[in-house]
Amino acid sequence: MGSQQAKDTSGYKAWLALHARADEAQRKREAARYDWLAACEQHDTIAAAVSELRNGIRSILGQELREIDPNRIEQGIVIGTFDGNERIRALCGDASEQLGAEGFAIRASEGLMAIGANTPSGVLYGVFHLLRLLALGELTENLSVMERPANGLRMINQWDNIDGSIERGYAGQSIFYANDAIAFQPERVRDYARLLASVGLNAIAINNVNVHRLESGFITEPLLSRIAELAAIFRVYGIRLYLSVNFASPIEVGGLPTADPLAQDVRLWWKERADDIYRAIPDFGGFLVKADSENRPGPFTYGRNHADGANMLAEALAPYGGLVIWRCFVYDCKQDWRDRTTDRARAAYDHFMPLDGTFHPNVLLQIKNGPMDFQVREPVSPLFGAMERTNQLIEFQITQEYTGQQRHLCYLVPQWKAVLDFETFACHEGAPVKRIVDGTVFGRPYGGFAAVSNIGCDENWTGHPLAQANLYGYGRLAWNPELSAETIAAEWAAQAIGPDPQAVDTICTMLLESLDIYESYTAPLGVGWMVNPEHHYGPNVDGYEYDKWGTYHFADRYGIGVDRTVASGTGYAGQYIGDNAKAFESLDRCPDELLLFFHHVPYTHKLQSGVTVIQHIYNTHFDGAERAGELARKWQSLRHLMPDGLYLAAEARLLEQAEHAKEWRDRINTYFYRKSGIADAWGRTIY
Ligand code: GCV
Repeated sequence: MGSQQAKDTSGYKAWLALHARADEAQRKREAARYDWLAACEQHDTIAAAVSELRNGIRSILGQELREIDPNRIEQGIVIGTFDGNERIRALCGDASEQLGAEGFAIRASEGLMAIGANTPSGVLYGVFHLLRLLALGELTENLSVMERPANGLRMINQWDNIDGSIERGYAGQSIFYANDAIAFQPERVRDYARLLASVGLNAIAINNVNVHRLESGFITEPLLSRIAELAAIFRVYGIRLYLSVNFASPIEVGGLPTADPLAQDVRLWWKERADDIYRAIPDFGGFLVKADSENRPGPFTYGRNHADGANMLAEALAPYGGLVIWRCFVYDCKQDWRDRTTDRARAAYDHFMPLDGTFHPNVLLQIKNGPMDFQVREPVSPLFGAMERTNQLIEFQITQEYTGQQRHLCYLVPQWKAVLDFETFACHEGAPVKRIVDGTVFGRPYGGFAAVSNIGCDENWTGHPLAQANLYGYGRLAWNPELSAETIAAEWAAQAIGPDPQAVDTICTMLLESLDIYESYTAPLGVGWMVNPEHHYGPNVDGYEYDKWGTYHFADRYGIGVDRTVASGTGYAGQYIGDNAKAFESLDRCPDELLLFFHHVPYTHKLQSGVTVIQHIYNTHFDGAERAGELARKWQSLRHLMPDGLYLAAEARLLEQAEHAKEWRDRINTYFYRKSGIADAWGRTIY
């Protein structure tokens, strides 16, 4: 890590940069209000909240807060839990009933501001909220705010390996591991915890879901004690630690001959592990499991199903209140794709839907947002809304595996918003995905968000500085899915880059255009997958490793797209409820952007937009590559407003993106020109 100076100019502080107030008159006015600080109780999380407040007020207003007894404070800020101090309860108007465990109230009048909550974590969230308002210049004199998170679980998944690598990581090595050891700088981990808590995240799975031999040992000593040290850092910021576990651990670590979930010695082994883990980490969150997927072990080996596997682990964790998060990313990767009756898109629903209602109450199924694998465009997974008696967690991918690998700008919040707002028609109208996963539609006790992190040890955390906006946006949406993509972009830009209106406007425009631009020059109309094998970067129409036979686009000289209709295709469209099933089934009603996901059509098929499929491919690829070039030019117009480190890191990536977008354009257009024989690579009709 570099010097303090480097940290300040490289983007290290991210959205907690807390830029000094430029307007001197406003600064003085605000500083006069924040002179005194009173904290109501002794607690590590409250102490962290105090430290954030002090640091924030110092940084933005140049003011040093002086400490005072909560019972004597007349002017300034008083923070604490309702149980910790009567004064807080009175000042906040006894909001405790409405706030739940993690909500907060902020009330300010006559020079005294109170931040109150039922728990220390709530207080911390309130403090970060206040700092956000202050940084955005939105703090009013008579403030009255009450917030509570929409989702119970708001989780980050690290795909970090003990050798220091990060699967699908694009921002350097792990901040947790190196050289087959748990190795971390406490300050860096603490700063990560601060960033996560500041946007309301409350859970972290600290290792890759692909759990290799050495990481299997995280649940036993000596590694467990080191994991406990990480848990202690996150605990201060209200973040519970989870571990990804290998289903075959009883064999790999325990030396048992089997990992059969119904075998008594296996069940006992997991219970003993749970006892050990909770001795070391009393607030341990639970296990995250990838089983029977992409060659990971699982219950299928023993003729058992996913519920048998998940419930066995759930039984071990239940006495401690722990959770099992079981992933639904299960498909047959050895399938021969020439067999067009099997369809990977169907797999999660086919595996899990029949098990609805059979999982223990402390099991959550973690479902990727789409049926495939984080492509730039996919329909929403039909599992959302289908399972009425099962806790569900939606999984997003913040790390940009298929969306430009943090070399291309791709602000994913609009994509996530579209998924969350998708109406499932479960039970009745008014059941969008966001209401399924927060548990309200089916009255589930647990639910929420999980997402694969995009950070590494790069100085600015995310490689591409603007990719920070995705991590920020994910946390903000997990807390409140009603926030708009525009609001989130503006919040991030003003806090991370600085409040200059020209910079904020330009960066917001860039962020908000970026997903559409990326989609335009890469995979058209819901096709997906046209990437190089293994690393998944760059155009390669038939390149994807599980796509030897063109499964994901089925392009031949007559047409393109996958027929997933019930009438003549794989039947996937029938996994949706009500009008969704009808709309996807119908060639006329299927939205253009998903046409080739659901239908196989001639290149001359006319889209609802009025242009033919082939013309659309050409047009969007030219347009997208052109607009990618404009992104770089927009950034260059901000040169004078940016410190070198931050500016240059993004500029290099944006220039590279512009070049690579041209390569995408030419490869895709040439491929379809050759395949269809209808138009040349410039889109001019030649037949
Ligand atoms: C962690 C995709 C990725 C894998 C990832 C997997 C998953 O297949 O390419 O790297 O494995 O998804 O989500 O489990």
